[in-house]
Amino acid sequence: HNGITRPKGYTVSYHANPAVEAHHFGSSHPMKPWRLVLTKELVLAYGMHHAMDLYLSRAATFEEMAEFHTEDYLEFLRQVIPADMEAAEQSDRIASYNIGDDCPIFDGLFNYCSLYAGGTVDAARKLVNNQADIAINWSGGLHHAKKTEASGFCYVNDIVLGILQLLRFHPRVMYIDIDVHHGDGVEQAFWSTDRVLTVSFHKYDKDNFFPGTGALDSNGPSHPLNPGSRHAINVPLNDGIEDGDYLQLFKAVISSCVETYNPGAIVLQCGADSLGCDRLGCFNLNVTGHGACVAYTKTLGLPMLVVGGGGYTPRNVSRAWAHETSILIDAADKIDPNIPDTVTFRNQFAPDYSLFPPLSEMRKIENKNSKQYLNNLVATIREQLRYMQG
Ligand code: TV1
Ligand code: CA
Ligand code: ZN
Repeated sequence: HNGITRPKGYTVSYHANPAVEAHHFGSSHPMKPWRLVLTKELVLAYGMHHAMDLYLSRAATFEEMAEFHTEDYLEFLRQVIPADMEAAEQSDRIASYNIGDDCPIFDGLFNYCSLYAGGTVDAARKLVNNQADIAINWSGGLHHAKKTEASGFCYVNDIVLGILQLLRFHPRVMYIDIDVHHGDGVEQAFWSTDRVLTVSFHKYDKDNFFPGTGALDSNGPSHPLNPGSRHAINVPLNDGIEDGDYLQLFKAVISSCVETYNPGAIVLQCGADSLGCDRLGCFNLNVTGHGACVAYTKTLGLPMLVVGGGGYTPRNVSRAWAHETSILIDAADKIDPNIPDTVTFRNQFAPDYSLFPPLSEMRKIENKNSKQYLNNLVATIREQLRYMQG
């Protein structure tokens, strides 16, 4: 099978459940769980499954999800049905849990949430139990969900649940988020602890880009007695950032964070809406540039929980996550950039049938990030890290 073998010296676990892919948010909704079908097709066609331990994700239990979410909110998710959207007696609850256009009620909603959350919890436990060094759940990464409400296509925050598992063993966990949106739910969940350092790279425009949080100077509670003080790092970006600048920035920020914070494990959210040509995004990254951040994070040599996230042009999401799987199993150089004939739905990858189409040239968005702006980000963040150390 293309000569893809297990990576030398470490173990990768891959957590998935085909039942997640079958859920529909609605025909016009940009979140398409179907992108996971395409990802799976590529991973299998390239023979990458031979290099990993494969696990069928189980549904997270109510109790596991209640480690972060309230029982009231989970009970609501468990019992709500699409017809309740029209029922007047449910309208207060639906509004209070932020159900609506972004976060609709669809058939099987609770099943969907518990399966993607179960994948991330399982993946975290593999790391904690020393049964894996890198654990992947592409169906997870739903970083906006709050303790008692849905937000931005996210209902249950699987990342928070995964980090809580890692914290049972590791004194300090670092969270990195390369989705084009701010990882606000994860940041907020750990806002008041020094045991998690959250780092999000995102498009920032307070009034015109969701969720409007994640400014450079938003670093956690400033009260000196609060242990979470300064343990949130935000990297706010403008439209059109390209591979070279992004990778340079990513390395500069992440290396400084790791040096200062010395985490025992890393959680990497790989939202693919930071790619060029994304239906909702506004960056200019190529599959190679996005993947280079994953490759760099891997070189840190720490236990790594890797999750998906956003990504609204399904063919490109699957290209990125398949490429990143190959990086994580140390087989990127064994992958044919021409997508194999054996891939079902191969027509999705027309006309180039390449794993690496030039996304940054196909829908060129003007780069509004000057070198001066990016240099200032790095300098300011290094200053913030000095304060964090105390
Ligand atoms: C239904 C149908 C919902 C079409 C939502 C884009 C739609 C969006 C839709 C959409 C859309 C958002 C907001 C406005 C909050 C709203 C998985 C009141 C064409 C992790 C979530 C983005 C990103 C939410 C999630 C955002 C993630 N953008 N068409 N909705 N205000 N919501 O701006 O980080 O990728 O767009
Ligand atoms: Ca982000
Ligand atoms: Zn996003």
